Amino acid sequence: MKLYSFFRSSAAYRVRIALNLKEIDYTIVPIHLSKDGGRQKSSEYRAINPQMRVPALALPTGEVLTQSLAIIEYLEETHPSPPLLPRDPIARAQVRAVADVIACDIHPLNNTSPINYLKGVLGHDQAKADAWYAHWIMLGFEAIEAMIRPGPYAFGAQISLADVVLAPQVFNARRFNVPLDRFPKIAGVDAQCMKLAAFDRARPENQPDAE
Ligand SMILES: N[C@@H](CCC(=O)N[C@@H](CS)C(=O)NCC(=O)O)C(=O)O
Repeated sequence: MKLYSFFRSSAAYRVRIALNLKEIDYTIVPIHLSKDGGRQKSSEYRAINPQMRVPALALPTGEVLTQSLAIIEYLEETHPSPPLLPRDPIARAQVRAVADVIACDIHPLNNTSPINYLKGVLGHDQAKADAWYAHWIMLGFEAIEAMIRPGPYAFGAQISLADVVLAPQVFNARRFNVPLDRFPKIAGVDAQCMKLAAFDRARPENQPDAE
């Protein structure tokens, strides 16, 4: 498999963790999100992912999958071990809910294009963009802090999709100096995840395109 990725992309980071946990071989194809005006906008990459975002996963069959959660669900269905979703339907919904708080409610507001729009088209300075960024992380993390039940991972002793999505968002929060002291459960889960080789290998600084 080929993973179109950018070292700092938290959506690509999610897929890297899932691939590593499931011990699937893959090659990273780096797509730089700012060089040359953003190489995700090149015609070559647009032919791979019409949405012009990373990640995209090219399968040996030639099919290309996009959207990190859709990719991870595909991996879960084709490589069920180790499972990233609990068997119990209620527990599954709770795990997916944490993933959705991040993937649907935090990350889209803090992604490259919306932040560039805030600064470029709407004319806000970096301080306002940083405040916007921190605001949506804090609101989302307040909810997640109440939703998770660490033991030591977000939902007990088994790694789940919630951890796979949470750890990259914690990386983003730290990168933008968002204080995490109000979120001891989140910080604890992240610390536990980072002890695992699958998470460590997926870290931005351990990527071939790291800067
Ligand atoms: N919902 C998408 C988000 C993908 C996404 O927004 N990726 C970012 C990097 S984290 C990106 O490629 N941004 C480029 C841009 O906005 O131009 C997913 O989960 O895959």
